[in-house]
Order: sequence, then C-alpha cells, then structure tokens
Amino acid sequence: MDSLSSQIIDQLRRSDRAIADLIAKEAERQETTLELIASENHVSPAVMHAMGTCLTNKYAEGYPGARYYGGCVYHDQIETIARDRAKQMFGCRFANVQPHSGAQANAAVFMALMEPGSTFASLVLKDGGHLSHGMKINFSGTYYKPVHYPLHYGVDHPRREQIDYDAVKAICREHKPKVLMCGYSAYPRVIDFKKFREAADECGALLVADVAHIAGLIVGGAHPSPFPHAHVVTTTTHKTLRGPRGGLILTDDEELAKKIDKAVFPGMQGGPLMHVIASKAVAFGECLQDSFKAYAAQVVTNARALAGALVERRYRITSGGTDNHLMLVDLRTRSDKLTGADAEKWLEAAGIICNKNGIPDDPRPPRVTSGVRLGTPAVTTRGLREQDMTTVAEFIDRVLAAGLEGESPLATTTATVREQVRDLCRKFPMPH
Ligand code: DSN
Repeated sequence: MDSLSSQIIDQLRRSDRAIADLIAKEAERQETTLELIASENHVSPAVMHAMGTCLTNKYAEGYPGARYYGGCVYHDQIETIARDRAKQMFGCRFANVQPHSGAQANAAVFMALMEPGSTFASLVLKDGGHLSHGMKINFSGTYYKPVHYPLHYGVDHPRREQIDYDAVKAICREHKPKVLMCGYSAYPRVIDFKKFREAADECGALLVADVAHIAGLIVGGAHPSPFPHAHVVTTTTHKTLRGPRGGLILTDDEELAKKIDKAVFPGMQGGPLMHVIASKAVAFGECLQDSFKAYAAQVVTNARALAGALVERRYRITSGGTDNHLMLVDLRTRSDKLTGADAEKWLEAAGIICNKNGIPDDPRPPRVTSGVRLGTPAVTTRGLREQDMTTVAEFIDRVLAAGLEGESPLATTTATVREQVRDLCRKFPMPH
C-alpha cells in the first residue's frame, strides 16, 4: 500500500483521522470487491489526483477569455484543453465541460432548448430511462411536460423490450414535442440515432442524445456515434468515459452552443469546479489513446460473455442479450422467489456489487424489483476478460441459489465466495 493514493490518505490522517480512516476503508472495499454497477468505473491515478489540487481554490465563473474573476490564466488554458479534447473525442465543434453532473447537463440543455411547460418525448424511467428524462419528482417532470414512447412489450415480439421506433414516430406526430430524447440508464441495445433523427425531423423537434452510459463505447468505437444525427449530446464523464464525476454537453450547432453556454452559466450554475475540469481533461486525453479502443471493445465482449454465462444458468437477459456494457437480468426465470432487492443484498455480502433494477413491465415495486442491472466497465478496467466472466457468473449463481435455500446455506456460500472474490481482485488489482 504505497501508492500515491495511500500516501495522500496517510497525510490526510495527520489532520483528520476520522475522514482518512473512512477513505482508507472505502479504498479497501473497492480493492477487494467486484464492481458490477453499470454506471461506475475505476479512474486512473492521473484522473484521480488531478482533482486533489490547488485548482479547487479558484473561482472562474465565465468561460475561457471571458471570466468574472482575475487570476484565471491557467484555468483558461486547462478548460480550453478539456474542451478541445472533448470535441476531438466526439468529432464535433462545440463542448461545454462545466456541468457538475449529467442531470445538470440535461437541466441546462432543457433550459436552452425549451420554455417552461414545453413538451418533450423520452423513455420513462421504469423502462430504462432516467430521472432527468421526465420523472414527476424531478425538475424535468415538474417544469416541462414529458410524453413517453414505449418499448416493444409483447412477450412474443422478436424485438421484445427494445425501442419501438414506429411508436417513437407516432408519439412525436401526436404530441409535437420540442425535444426528442434518446439515451438511457438501463437499455442494453444499440441506439439507432439515425431513426431518432428522422422522427425528430418529422415533427420539427430537436434531438437530444443523453449518452451518459455509452459515451466511452462511442469514443472507443464500440457503439455508433450520435453525431451527425443528434442536435445536442449530453453525457456524464465518470461512467464508461472513466473520468471524474461530472457532466459534458456537445453540439455541432453554433447557435445552440451559445444558448447552452448561457444556460450552464449563469443559467444553472455558478463557479465551475476547475479541479474536476482538469481531471476531465486528463481523462479525455486517456480516451484519445489507442488503448482506449481496446478497452471499449473488451467492455462489450465481457458484457456479452457475462450475459451468455448467466443465460446458461437459467437467468433471462431482457431484450434477449446485450450490445453494450450492461444487461438487465430477469431473476424470475431462475426462481419466482428471487427479487432484485435480495439479490443485491446477498451478492454484496459476497463482495459482488450491483443494483436491483426494475425490468420492463416489472410487477414488483422499485424497492423490490425482479431484476438486477449488471455492467462490465469497472471489472474490464481491472483487466478481467471474457473467460473471467464465466467465473463471475458462477459466483453470482452460487450465491443466489444458496440464498434461495435459506439463511444457513447462504452464510456458508457467501463466506466462501467472498474469499474467492478477494483472490480474483488480488489477481486483477484496481488502479490507484
Ligand atoms: N444513477 C445513474 C445510473 O446508475 O445509471 C444514472 O444517473
């Protein structure tokens, strides 16, 4: 334990033992568990440590060359590099790197593109969408009027649980939304951005692609790009892009870019988090390296291998498989008694971290669910490959089968699998 991270924690301990000890424990938790939460990843030491710098001391409201504070000479250069790298990654003309998160990026884009009360079309959260795509309790459902397009729900449909593109067009024709949103939090299939653009053009909507989950796959060439189809693209920077927690907005349209810049600052946010923007720049630099292409391809290969290994063990993967980094596992085919909530809890005890997730048409409530969402970005960063996914699927199945048998078999199996997970994690250390 003599990594830069542990040296920093040791230094911190001298001034704040309580917090340093908790960070050390969290580092140990991450090092010794398999992270299968589809929206998480392990950043490089360079990305991590760019955040822990003096850049946090500075206010830099405004944009490069037009700040409201003096002393921004280096901040201007850092933000310019971050913007240039973001544009290069996505092959587009304008980037705003200031959003503090993906939800705030979406909020700023809504503010730039719509009036309060405007109608927009999206996929509802329970089918794989996102809180900021129109949930009633979120700004997006409070200040705007969402209408939702469906998936193919029929159990016998050949494209069951996949986007129904004809229905997208029909919803757009009926409601004439100002914005059509695509891009999801729990959708395992390729998104056909061209078809979405056709639907948007038919009703005069602007197409916004929230690629928070798949951004790294896009940059790495493992998923088609939303450009040139989407008018605006939003993303987080901490999922498959493997950067610090944050948001990013991209567009090819100069007029929209001006509106978006105004909406981010001063519309939604005050001072940018310049230490995070520096870290975004570092992450974007990593994404532009050839090795990132291999990473993105391996994420998808691993997801397919994990899904296949789970199907062999009688789990159903919604939509019949995965094309990206994640899968939704319908636990009911293994046993009607299995719930997502139990599976999440039992697997965590064995060192396998994931989240319960509703599946389309889930009869169970969101705090229970019939599914779990699994993703491969983090384990792929550690270096696990497709053959290791069979081991992971076997761990998962052993724990869930034991859980169904009762408390005592669960305790015994959990203890054994926990040790095996520790061994696997030692073989594939987390970068830090
Ligand atoms: N909470 C994120 C996820 O897990 O997908 C989306 O913002």
